This record gives sequence, structure tokens and C-alpha cells, in this order.
Amino acid sequence: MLSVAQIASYETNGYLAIEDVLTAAALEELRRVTDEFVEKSRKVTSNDEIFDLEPGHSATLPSLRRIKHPLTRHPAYAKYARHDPILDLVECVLGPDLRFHNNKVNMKNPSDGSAVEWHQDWAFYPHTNDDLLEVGIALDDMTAENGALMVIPGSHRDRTWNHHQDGFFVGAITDPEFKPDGAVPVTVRAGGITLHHVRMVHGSRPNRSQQPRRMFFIGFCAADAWPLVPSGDSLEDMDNRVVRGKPTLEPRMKDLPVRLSLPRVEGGSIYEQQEKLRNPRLGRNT
Ligand SMILES: O=C(O)CCC(=O)C(=O)O
Repeated sequence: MLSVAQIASYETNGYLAIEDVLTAAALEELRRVTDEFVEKSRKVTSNDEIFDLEPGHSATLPSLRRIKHPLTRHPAYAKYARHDPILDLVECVLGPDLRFHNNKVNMKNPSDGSAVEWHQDWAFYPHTNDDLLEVGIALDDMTAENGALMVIPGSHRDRTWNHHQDGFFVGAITDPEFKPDGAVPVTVRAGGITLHHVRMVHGSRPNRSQQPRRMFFIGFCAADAWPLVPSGDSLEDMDNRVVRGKPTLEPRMKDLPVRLSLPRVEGGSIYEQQEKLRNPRLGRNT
């Protein structure tokens, strides 16, 4: 359970770090399975439906920035969509009826690791209400040095920034007036989790340290939050992803700033979309 103070902090700031959620054995299993995927990636030479490769990836020095949809790739990941110690925490802020949606393992290897430019998840997948958040399960200590997630506290209550360039959605904030004032790193030890609100402005720098930074992210939402940009999922798919409480055909509507993530380049991950950005703030030249 989250304390009253933690819930108040989440509501005010839009994020939380919670230590010691996974057991040592659970953490060890997730790390082992993740290492197995890195081993498998030696045979892969370009991004595919499972692997997103760092630019320097090779068979001899495999380097992944993402395992896509890990929940469908291995049972060791799948169980975390229904892991009671995590759902108990998520329920404290999203309520009793919960559905999971996107998921990924984002990795930043020592002295490597692509930046993730400033963005709001809400710009990718606006819903009928904003009771959505991302759980980040820390497979390594996440520190300011190894490319921690950075957030702008309180930005989840502010506007929806423009994520378009030349008329196309590029997955990163493009407004020239955007300034990441007040940004803070979210730090957490391996085995802890982070929560961040769907409208939170966030990003991360490359990893300049010698320590890996691997985060397993799972998105959860209130079951009455329905996507405004069609995902292509059937009703059965949606209902099968309700992990607590019950599904509903009655979306809860909230008056919120929305800009649709259209038109968008099909199939590209956030890294590929952001590569099109003319003025990156966290990667490439920084
Ligand atoms: O891995 C990170 O640091 C940021 C993750 C993120 O915001 C994303 O993948 O959308």
C-alpha cells in the first residue's frame, strides 16, 4: 500500500519511487532472462518486432536499447502485469479496475545508451481520462550518473506539448518555448519501482557511467480510460488485459488538453521516431 503522504506526493508531483518491491530472487530471474535476450540479439542485425538495437550493436558486442513487448516474450516478464505487490500500489492511485497496455524493457549499457528526448506519454496515447501511469521496475540501481529517468515535477497538470515536426508526430516535444526547468532525476535501487503519470514531461540522457541502467516498464490505466487513437486491439484483447476489477463499455470522460499523435510513421519505436528530431536536447550533441 502507498501511504497518504506518498499518494499526496504522486498527485502533486506526478511521480514516485518505491524501494524494495521485488525479492532478490525475482530480480535475479528478470536479469537472467534479460541477459538471455541480449544473447539472442547477437544474430540480429536490424530492428525487428522484438529488438531495438543501439547504433553500435554487433554480434560480438550486442547492445540493445529495448526489448519490445516483453510481457508477450517470456513468462518471467508476463507475470508482472498481474503481480499483486505492484498492483496494490497502482490501485492506490488509479482505483480498483485496472488494465495494462504498453510494455518494454529499456536498457542503457555502460558508456552507451540512447537518450530519450523530452516527451509526454499522453502525446502518444491520449485517452478519455488521464488515469494512466507507467510502472518502471528497476533491474539495476537507477542513478543520476547512469541515465536516470528525469521528470519535471508538476508538469502532469500542465499543457500537452506539441510533439509534431513538419506535420508528423515525432515523439518528442518540439515547441521552441519548452524549457525543462526544474527537471529532477528519479533514483531508485534495483528491485524498486517508479511510477510516473501519463501527462508527466520526462526523458533521459545517455549513460555516461560504467553501470548498466535497465528498466522494465509496464503501462497501467483505469479500466474506464479508453484510447482516443485506435490501437487496433479488439474488445477481447482489451478485456483480457483487465488485471483487477472489471471491464466496462462506459468510458469516463474528462476535459483535458489533447493533441492526436497522427499522422505517424508505422512501426517505429520512440527511438526511431525521435531520430527525426532536428533539435534534440538530451541526446546526440549533448
Ligand atoms: O527509459 C527511459 O529513460 C525513458 C522511457 C520512456 O519514457 C519511454 O520509453 O517512453
